[in-house]
Amino acid sequence: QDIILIGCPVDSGKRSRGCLMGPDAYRTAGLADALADLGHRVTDRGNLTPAPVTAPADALPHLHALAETIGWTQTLSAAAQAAMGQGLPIFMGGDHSLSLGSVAGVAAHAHTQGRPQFVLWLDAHSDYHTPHSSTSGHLHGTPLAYVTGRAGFDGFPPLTAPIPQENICIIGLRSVDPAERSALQDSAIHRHDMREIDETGIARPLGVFLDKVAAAGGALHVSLDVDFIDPAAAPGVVTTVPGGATVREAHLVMEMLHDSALMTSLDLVELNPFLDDRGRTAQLMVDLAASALGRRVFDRPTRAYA
Ligand code: DIR
Ligand code: MN
Ligand code: MN
Ligand code: MN
Repeated sequence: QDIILIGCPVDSGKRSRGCLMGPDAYRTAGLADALADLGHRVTDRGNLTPAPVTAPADALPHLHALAETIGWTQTLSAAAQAAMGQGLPIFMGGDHSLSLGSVAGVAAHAHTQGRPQFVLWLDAHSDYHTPHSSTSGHLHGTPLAYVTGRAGFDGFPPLTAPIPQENICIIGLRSVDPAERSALQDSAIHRHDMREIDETGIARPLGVFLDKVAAAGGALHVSLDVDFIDPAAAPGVVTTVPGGATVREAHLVMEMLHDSALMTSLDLVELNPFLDDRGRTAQLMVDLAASALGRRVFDRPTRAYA
């Protein structure tokens, strides 16, 4: 498979700094070699820079770094659309606000192919705020609202292909703000909190979703937030939330993604190398990406799970 590494040093989605070092941490941890060792052709396109943008004059004052995030969204949406015709892009973040652009871009490409776009969101948080409902003003908490076409994203590029709510599945939830909670409960987004994972295991909700993607012949974007994983195993992130996925649960998700052969694009987001412990979070993210792209102990047949 052709794999395109795209460095996205996005650091505008929240006030704490450090995610801009993420792409170089993934390079240092050997992402390209890990994927090449699995037989893939890997190209590293280097790092992108945000388009120069000025924020709308009537912008909501509580939003942090709005203009910069709009600029990244323009750049990333165009880069994602272009890359989808050439291989499987991996967006090396960067904070989660990069997904406003990466997901909008891959969905626009799928739309031109007449193919439905699906999204698997692996995160402690639902990232379903609009700029109006966000209390922090941190735009890394908004990408799922943007890509599903919720109102309030003034100044952002208009969406060419909003993603239907029912094509989105969030797994790992344990920190959902009140405004997001009521909007999610009123939506058709598939949402699986850690309690459900405790009760049913992680393979069941994922398998049901993968079967839906396969039945629809869809493209599948996977967005992996470091804080999906328990902070004991993945400390290199600012928004640690106890009670996350174990290392084995995270690898099982990635291995099932590989066996399904459905994943068409991948975000690695929220790694903050400034907060990491001897590179172990960067290394874990590289190992998870490798599992998603074919690293395994023994072969397994491709299968349906539901
Ligand atoms: C939090 C976002 N709900 C907020 N937190 C996130 O600030 O709106 N952390 N996305 O990763
Ligand atoms: Mn997130
Ligand atoms: Mn998160
Ligand atoms: Mn579901």
